[in-house]
Amino acid sequence: MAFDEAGKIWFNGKIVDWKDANIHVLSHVVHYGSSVFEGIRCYSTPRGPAVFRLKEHVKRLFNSAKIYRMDIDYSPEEFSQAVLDTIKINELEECYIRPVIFRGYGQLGVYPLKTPLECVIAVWGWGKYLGEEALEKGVDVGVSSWRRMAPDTMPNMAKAGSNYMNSQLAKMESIFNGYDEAIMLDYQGMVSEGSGENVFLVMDGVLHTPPAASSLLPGITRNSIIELARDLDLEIREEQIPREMLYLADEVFLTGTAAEVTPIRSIDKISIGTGKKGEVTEKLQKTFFDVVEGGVDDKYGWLTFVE
Ligand code: PPE
Repeated sequence: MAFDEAGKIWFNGKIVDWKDANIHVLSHVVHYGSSVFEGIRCYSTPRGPAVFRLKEHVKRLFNSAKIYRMDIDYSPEEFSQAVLDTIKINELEECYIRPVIFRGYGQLGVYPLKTPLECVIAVWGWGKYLGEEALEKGVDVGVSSWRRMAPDTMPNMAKAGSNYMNSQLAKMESIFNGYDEAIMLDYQGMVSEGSGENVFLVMDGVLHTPPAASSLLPGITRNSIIELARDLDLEIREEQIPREMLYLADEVFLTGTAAEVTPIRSIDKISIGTGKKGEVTEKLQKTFFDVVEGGVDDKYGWLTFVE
């Protein structure tokens, strides 16, 4: 992942140069992690750049803000337009979009409502999240010793910056243990999600994924895969998943804006299925890329064209 420092950033309604998009070290967010954010992708399509599920991402951003009592100065429509404007001004065909809303500079102290809310939209090229080969060959993951937050500790449905301290612990542990990524369990010991992805498994032709109550971020890619699977007449079960079911599954894969649809070839050094990308994963991955890259008709209305 490389930033293009010649780029422009949307900062509180103004377009500023990359180097001028700065905040003070005493900003509330620096001390207490008071931010909510999104990760969105814009794909190059035959009809020009298109943002995947913009409306749903903006909705989730506003929902995350609501949970933390953040009153955004813009409407979802204005914010969506700002995303499109930022892509346009940066003249990007394809990019990752990172809106972030945070509590800024004013005063410190845990009570946050006396600090101004700052809104930022940055865009840059972000290639394959888990490496170039990941989408074809799959990744090796380990079940983390770190659990996802219990429901009465931190709200997992908010995409809050502070939740990613938990993700960082799991991710670092997985890398130090020689894996590509971590899968975390929830407070009950049931499968939850990856450090930055949702998880699916295929067993006897049925697609399984943990429910929202398993302490996870309800991913927009996860929702898209469920929709696509339904259209492919696959049976889908959103039910709690015990850890060992991961080992016994025929196929396991991760979904996320950054990770897209990434097969898993081993978990805790146990080979999954054939150890290669499975048939169902292949079919869902292909269908997903056909839709996002505009290779097929956008019958779901998931693409917003930049122009
Ligand atoms: N769970 C977590 C914890 C998560 O961070 C993501 C996205 C998902 C599930 C999948 O959600 P969705 O993108 O709506 O399908 N992770 C974002 C941030 C990754 C990062 O490293 O930063 C992303 O994929 O953009």
